[in-house]
Amino acid sequence: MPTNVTPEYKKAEEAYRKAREPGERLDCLKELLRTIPKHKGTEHLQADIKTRIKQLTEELAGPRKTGRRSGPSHVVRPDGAAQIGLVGPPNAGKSSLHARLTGSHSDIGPYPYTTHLPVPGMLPFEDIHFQLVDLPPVSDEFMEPWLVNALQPADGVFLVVDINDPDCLEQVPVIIERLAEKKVFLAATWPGLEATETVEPNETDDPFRLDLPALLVANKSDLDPDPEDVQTLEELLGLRFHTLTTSATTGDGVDELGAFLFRALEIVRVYTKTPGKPADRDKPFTVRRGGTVLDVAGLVHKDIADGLKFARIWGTEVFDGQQVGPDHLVSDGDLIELHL
Ligand SMILES: Nc1nc2c(ncn2[C@@H]2O[C@H](COP(=O)(O)OP(=O)(O)OP(=O)(O)O)[C@@H](O)[C@H]2O)c(=O)[nH]1
Ligand SMILES: [Mg+2]
Repeated sequence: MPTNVTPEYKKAEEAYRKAREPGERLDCLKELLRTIPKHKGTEHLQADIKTRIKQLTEELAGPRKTGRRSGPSHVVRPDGAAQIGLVGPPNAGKSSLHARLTGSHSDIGPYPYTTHLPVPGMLPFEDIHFQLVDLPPVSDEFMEPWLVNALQPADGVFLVVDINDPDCLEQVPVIIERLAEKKVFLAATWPGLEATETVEPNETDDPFRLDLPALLVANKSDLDPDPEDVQTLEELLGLRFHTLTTSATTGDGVDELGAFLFRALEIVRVYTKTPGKPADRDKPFTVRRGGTVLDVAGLVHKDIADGLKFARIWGTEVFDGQQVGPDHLVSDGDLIELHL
């Protein structure tokens, strides 16, 4: 762990944690490498940064005709209100759920290891979308080496299991462990559902530690599982993951997934209008709770964020047309008019 890090390095680390776009993340990684104090105590971290730069550069370069790596990219650019990775043991029904929820044509097979590449899709919820990324399975036998990279931009995970398969009791801890080995930690708590301790990152933290809230999706409910099995599963796992029961075949329970994400991730929808023009009530911008007028302006356009002076706002927590500054916290359903 880096000791005596410089303010410059700290700034680079903060920027890396916030960066979402793969290209932006690559720039941040290079800045981390440039600013990290070069001494014995940081050797491991330096090596880790270099590996990540190399991997991401290759991913972004995409397919190559010659050279070591070829084939499609494994990086899915985040889109919609949040990105959720579908993780789970083979044959649990991840792709079936993905196809049902997003209308994708993700490959479905009655045998394990059907999915080999990440497949993006959009799950509609009210007037927004969540991006679901179907992924290959994780088991004690195999995990695609790029899988943890694919999870880097994610906001959370659906941990999909076949609730009728007693093996899932062993499979889930294996998955948790395999991901943890690669610094991806599945958390049982979601910001909108329970008080999550927000630990301020400090200089002893690993910048590559990724904590992702996970929802246990107990799939194949149509195969008539004993309701007690679901409970036993949770208890034996020793982790109280929030659980939803679904059937990708009949559609049972699948409608709850969007609503769950909306609440659990504290999504805030904000509608915008241009001064003197009618409001655009069709397509909201989304931020998370704690987001500001300035954050929304940044989503509209960087130049608008740069030139923002104030906003007029209509919503539940404000007077109609109230003038607020860029730091004003927005609430779900707010309409804002941005003034430059
Ligand atoms: N009865 C029932 N069968 C399901 C359900 N969901 C998926 N299946 C079946 O389970 C098998 C595996 O489904 P997939 O969606 O390919 O599973 P997967 O988790 O994506 O599998 P991998 O890509 O190998 O990890 C297929 O035969 C599906 O038709 C469900 O809710 N109920
Ligand atoms: Mg699959």
